[in-house]
Amino acid sequence: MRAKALLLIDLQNDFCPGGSLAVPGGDEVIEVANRMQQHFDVIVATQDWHPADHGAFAANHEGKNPGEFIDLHGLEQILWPVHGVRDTPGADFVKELDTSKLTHVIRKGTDPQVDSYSAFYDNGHRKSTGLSDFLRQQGVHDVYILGLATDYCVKYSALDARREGFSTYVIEDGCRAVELKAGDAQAAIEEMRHSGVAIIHSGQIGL
Ligand code: VGL
Ligand code: ZN
Repeated sequence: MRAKALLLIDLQNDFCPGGSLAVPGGDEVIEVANRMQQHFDVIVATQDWHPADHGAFAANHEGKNPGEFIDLHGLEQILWPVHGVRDTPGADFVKELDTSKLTHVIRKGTDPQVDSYSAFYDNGHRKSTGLSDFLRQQGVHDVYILGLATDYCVKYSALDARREGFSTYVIEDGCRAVELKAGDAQAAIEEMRHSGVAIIHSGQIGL
């Protein structure tokens, strides 16, 4: 069978209003995530799961502030506020998210030396999370993605899903962007579209 998977990206307290890396309107996508689940065979959720000493945190580099760039073991790294620290409330799934039907949870960003926006690979594309193999084992050909944030973890997950050969769909109204710069969300959408990712609306699912 040609199974369909739903990827729920980083629906965690720290990325919602009140969190340490709050994405504007981030909480508004939870309702979409819950509503979409009934249409899928396989549902995978990711969690940003950083150790407190992660190299992507500005606080771990003396004199550096969030938004500045550094070289982190050979990769350009934008520095973030401390967020998604493993085993803290900020890293928990938002409590309104229905987690009862999750097939699988992927925890990423666990290596302090490299960031990991994508659900599939670290930012250096060196280490796999095992998600591609898992999806193939489940007979998945079509991957639908929503969550936080459009311009980081959603984008890199969608680009990798496409690169791994999955038919890839991003449910745009189920995503919100960090938008460090105005226009980042739209640029991310265009980049995904150019790479062969279909940008769709939740209303098109299950018709
Ligand atoms: C994310 C920045 C840092 C995301 C995670 O979930 O999009 N963005 N870590
Ligand atoms: Zn992170």
